[in-house]
Amino acid sequence: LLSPEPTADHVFRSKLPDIPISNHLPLHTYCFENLSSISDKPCLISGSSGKIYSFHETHLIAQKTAAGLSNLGIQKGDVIMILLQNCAEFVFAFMGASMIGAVSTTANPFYTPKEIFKQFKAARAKLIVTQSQYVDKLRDTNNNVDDDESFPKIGEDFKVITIDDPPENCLDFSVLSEANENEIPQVSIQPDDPVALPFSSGTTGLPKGVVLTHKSLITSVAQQVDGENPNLHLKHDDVVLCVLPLFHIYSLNSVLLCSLRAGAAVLLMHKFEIGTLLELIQRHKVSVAAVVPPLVLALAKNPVVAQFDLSSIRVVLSGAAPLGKELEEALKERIPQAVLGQGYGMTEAGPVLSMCLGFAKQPFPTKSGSCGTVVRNAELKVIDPETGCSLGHNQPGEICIRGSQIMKGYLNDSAATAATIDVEGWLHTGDIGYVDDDGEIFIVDRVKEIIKFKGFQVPPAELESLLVSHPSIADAAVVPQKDEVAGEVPVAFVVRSNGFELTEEAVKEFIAKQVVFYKRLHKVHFVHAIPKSPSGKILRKDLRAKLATADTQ
Ligand code: 4UV
Repeated sequence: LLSPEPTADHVFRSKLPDIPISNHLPLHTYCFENLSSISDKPCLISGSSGKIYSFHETHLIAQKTAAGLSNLGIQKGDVIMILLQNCAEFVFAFMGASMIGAVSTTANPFYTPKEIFKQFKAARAKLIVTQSQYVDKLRDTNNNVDDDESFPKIGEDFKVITIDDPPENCLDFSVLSEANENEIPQVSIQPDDPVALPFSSGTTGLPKGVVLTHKSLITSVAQQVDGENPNLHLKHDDVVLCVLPLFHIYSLNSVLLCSLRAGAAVLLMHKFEIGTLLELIQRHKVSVAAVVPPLVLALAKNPVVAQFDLSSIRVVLSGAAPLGKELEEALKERIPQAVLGQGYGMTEAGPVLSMCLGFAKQPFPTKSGSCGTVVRNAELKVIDPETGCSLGHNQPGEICIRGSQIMKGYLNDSAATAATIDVEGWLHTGDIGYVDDDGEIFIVDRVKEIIKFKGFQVPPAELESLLVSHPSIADAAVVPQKDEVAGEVPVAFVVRSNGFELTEEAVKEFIAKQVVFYKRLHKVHFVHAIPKSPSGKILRKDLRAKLATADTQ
């Protein structure tokens, strides 16, 4: 019997032509490629101190940091952990590590000791750059980390560098930033060598290290800001707002790396506070604002916004979570001169899959609610989640992406890698969306487990494994519930062990002390059983549907 001819995939491409991309270079060489022409221009602006680092200074301090890391024994392929809020030292450490072929794993400083330790251990980090106030978390030996394991000893087993007064056994950042830049070791960096190691749970399970190479990050940055008609047109006189955390790939890539490459200044804010944010936008004449939907909400609705001059803003890029149409319209009224559009990213995808073409140098008309058009030099397809067949225009299915920008794979996890990137090189996102007749992408749902609280990842599997470690809990499932401010919040369904009393407050408290604030449970529903498929998979859709109808008993 003859099997039917395989039908060709329906592949979506950018409206912009492909361009040559210098992804044979090391990332830092690529980012600072135009240094000579912009050397004296502002590169990093510290929002809190007002200190400005020119491109020349930024490059020089990064080089010194590279030499300093090397002096401390960091070699090519070694991993350092950057545990910082946004600050200039973040940039120096990241670029410095790149210059010696080392890899940065970035983590949220608000993580609990347990969360930090898990990432530190999985990444096999040799050194942590942080702030003195977080060092106690790295000394935590009293069971806040795994029962049988705790952090090795600071100064003996790993080094800690602080950007402010170093506590006992820690080193001052000046050992890096004041090293001799002529002592950078000669290393040969290959395009496929890793440079960044953010953690993400992807479509299922626990957080995993996402191996991003020099080639993947250069490709992603080039897809955004390179070419005669860049998709995200950043200019030399732009001031780009960096309030989203650099430890997340969105800000690291689309704000920092894109601005370095394009020669735009980056305004660093170490935390979000609406008054300070507005004041800084006004003072530094911010022209490009990268935001997440909750920030759009604040800008659109907070009355204090009216007291500030936001006329300098020409581009607002929202990403990391769905942006409602009403919210988009409300912000347009507040900042009428700006082009407002979305980017769609996923850590594993390098991260940008699509970007609003209204941001291009020669912009295209775009529609409200769209996540943009697939980036250039990449292929996107939409597949039927059941059959795997590719779908045409306007038909929702799972979004898949292919190109040199996607991750090399998950760190030491070939099974998870194979489950995410298929043999033809397509990365499966777990997002459901469609491409309309004009090539614009609309995301309508998610088939993966992940919950997004204000754009932050909350992996249900992590909370479920904590819940079932409680002696009075027999089984548990965690799913997202819609929330006006955060987008989604995690709620739990819990089966008590026979004969045990357990209150909702006790469960919430048990989780709250083990996780960062945005992973806390907002509600606990006690049930008799967790609905599961014959193969034992939690039927998350059923639980989400239960929440939607408020029928939780
Ligand atoms: O892995 P992650 O936390 O990654 C991100 C990255 C977002 C970026 C990155 C660069 C940009 O320039 C930019 O605009 C956005 O969030 O989470 C990935 C998942 O977040 C959801 C979707 O479910 C992804 O698989 N997500 C990200 N962006 C959007 C979104 C969006 N615009 N609309 C809806 N969902």
